[in-house]
Amino acid sequence: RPGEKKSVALIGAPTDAGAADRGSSMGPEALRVAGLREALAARGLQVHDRGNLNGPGNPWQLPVEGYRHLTEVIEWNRLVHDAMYAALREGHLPILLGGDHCLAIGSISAVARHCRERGKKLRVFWLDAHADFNTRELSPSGNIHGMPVACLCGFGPAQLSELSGQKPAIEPSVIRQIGIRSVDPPEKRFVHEQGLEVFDMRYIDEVGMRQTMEQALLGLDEDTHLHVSFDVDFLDPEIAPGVGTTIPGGPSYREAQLCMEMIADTGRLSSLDVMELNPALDVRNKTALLAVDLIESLFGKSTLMRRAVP
Ligand code: B3U
Ligand code: MN
Ligand code: MN
Repeated sequence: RPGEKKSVALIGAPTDAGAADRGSSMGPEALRVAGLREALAARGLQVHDRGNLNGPGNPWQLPVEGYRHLTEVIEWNRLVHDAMYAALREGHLPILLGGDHCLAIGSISAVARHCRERGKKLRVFWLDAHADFNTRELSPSGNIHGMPVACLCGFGPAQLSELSGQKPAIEPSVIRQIGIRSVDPPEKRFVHEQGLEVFDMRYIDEVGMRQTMEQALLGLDEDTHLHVSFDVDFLDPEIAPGVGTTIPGGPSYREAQLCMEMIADTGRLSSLDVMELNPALDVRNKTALLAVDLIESLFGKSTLMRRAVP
């Protein structure tokens, strides 16, 4: 609707039930404290903070039959799916504030359901140090935050893989993974077998972030719903220490900015996850502040007016 402000809905999901470490449950509040609402409002967006979902606590138990905290993870993902789906139906651009990355199962299942109903194409950008493509059989840890991409592609327990109302929720071909630099050996084989399109750090080193993003964005059109699943451990730990699993050698501040800006330029961003921020491991909330800074760019903030670059 012309003249009307675009509206975003913030949905907090304070759990770390899928993670290896405690603390990402505090992510939503740290992002609010870092000024997420104000930053989005300054971009001209109408911000509806829906507060936090209220799910089960973290029982801190060992994996059972290959999954850690499966019951809790299923419950949280149901809540996330329902909240994201409702926000999409109401015409908002939903932003999921994690929470660990297992919640992307619920989030992207909602997006997939929405796209199916509206006849929209879907593209998922997975910004992460990890491929998150483990299964019960492949996972070294049983932590479900290492499995969301596999679950979404149909390789996981039914209650997670069928959340979108269809299995698989998404085809591997809709996914573009960027920044990857830690993949378990059996997981690596499975990534190749399923043909995931991965722009790993070596690729970014060789061709640069600009060409990486051009490749990853190929084929987007007016009918494409672009979902970004931003695992904060995508960033180099020197600039973003506040995550559970820091992996050295990630994108620099400048590379991350360019990545976000090139997504913004498409005008197709329609939903977002901000995941794995762990305030217990952060330094004076700097990782949350950096995430907010990058989200501003993702929503179109630029230093000066854009000028064409050949
Ligand atoms: N691949 C490992 C570690 C991991 C994946 N995602 C995160 N850590 N954050 C695993 O446990 O699956
Ligand atoms: Mn992840
Ligand atoms: Mn990760």
